[in-house]
Amino acid sequence: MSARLTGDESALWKAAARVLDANWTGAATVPSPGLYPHQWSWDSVFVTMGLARYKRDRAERELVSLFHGQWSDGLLPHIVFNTSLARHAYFPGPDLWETQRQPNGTRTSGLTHPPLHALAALRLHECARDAEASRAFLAHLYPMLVAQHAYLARVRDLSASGLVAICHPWESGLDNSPAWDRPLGAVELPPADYAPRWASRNLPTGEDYDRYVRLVVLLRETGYDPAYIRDAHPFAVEDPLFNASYLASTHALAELAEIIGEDPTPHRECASRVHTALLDRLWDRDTGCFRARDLRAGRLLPVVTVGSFAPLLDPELPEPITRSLIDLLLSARFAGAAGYPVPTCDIQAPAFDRAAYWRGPTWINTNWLLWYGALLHGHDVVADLLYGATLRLVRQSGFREFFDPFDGTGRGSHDYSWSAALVMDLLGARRAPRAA
Ligand code: 2M8
Repeated sequence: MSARLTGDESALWKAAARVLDANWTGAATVPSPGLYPHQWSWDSVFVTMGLARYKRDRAERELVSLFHGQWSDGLLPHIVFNTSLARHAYFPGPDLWETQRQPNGTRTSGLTHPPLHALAALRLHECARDAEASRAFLAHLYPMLVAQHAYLARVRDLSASGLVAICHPWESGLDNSPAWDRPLGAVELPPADYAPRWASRNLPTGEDYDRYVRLVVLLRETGYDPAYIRDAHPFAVEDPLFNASYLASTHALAELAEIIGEDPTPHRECASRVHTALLDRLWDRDTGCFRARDLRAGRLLPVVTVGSFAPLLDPELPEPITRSLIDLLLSARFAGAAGYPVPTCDIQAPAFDRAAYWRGPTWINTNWLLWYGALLHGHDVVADLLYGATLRLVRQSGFREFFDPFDGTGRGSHDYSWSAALVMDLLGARRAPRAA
């Protein structure tokens, strides 16, 4: 791979590879050994994108390790815990979730994450040198991916529209995005105090954190019961990013089915339903973008975030809507006024914060998703802009967790896995789209 890169790109590739090697535990890649020492679901998706071009065997093991934590009802947990670590290595650790009833003794969280896994599996296959061995791996993974999607359709389609709902901000991956302020603020807190006193980093504000934990306790106390989630759980949101991920992966599942000789029809039918519901329920003509729908309050949420552009992952998005998204993306509310785009929240929103976690900073994974979506719709100039902006960030500040959108200052953890992995994917895709 590196032979095809320029000197500077080759150095970047090697530096990224060092990060992934250092964060490999022998079974999976942790996002950051100090801050996030377990396996996270969508982190592993992004890591797979990079490993596909670097160490294919590890990419396969990454996914196998993650799916080892899959519940018998198909839920793919957002964290698979490494139980050999100290209990206080991370909060909320295994004890909060009480998920030890799950088969095979794996300890996991009881939430899920944006379902980009089938898309990652397809990309892994597209990078394969040995198509036969790759097909065999896909045949092994396919039933687990189908079960993951079936869980979402069965338990999370709360509006019976085809869209699926998240029942915790952590399920969005954009944890404390201002988009969730309203529904989270509506969660009633008992007098008890949940947040840990020994947190090793700056967590979101105390009350928000108490509400995060409260939502977990409610789910846990009802045994993660689908009827409770449908009828009573206070946080239920149809998120454009989660649903666009679901839709992209449903298309990928149809392709995977064809590759391994299974029937793609159910996946095509599902994709068509999700596509229609995305437009019917989350497209907002007035703001010219997609917005999350709060199912408990019965309305669209006001804050426009980077997730509002995620339906670019829908290959069938109508051209006028794509155009509108691109216009807003390039405007002074997002990329147009940020030297280091793309900020994760509308710069003009009162809640925008250039330094706070998912409330404004630029992240490599959301840039990557928009880059992928722009390419899908033939917006090569926009894709190039995102490609250049992303590499500029890591060249200047390293593989940090997130970045100041105005001056590129790196924030959060150092040597963060998905920042490294997705840069490898970008470099590989640019130089050798089908190589491994
Ligand atoms: C962050 O989420 C965890 C909870 O799952 C946390 O705040 O402790 C988010 O950035 C999430 O998107 C990411 O997957 C996780 C691990 O990198 O960290």
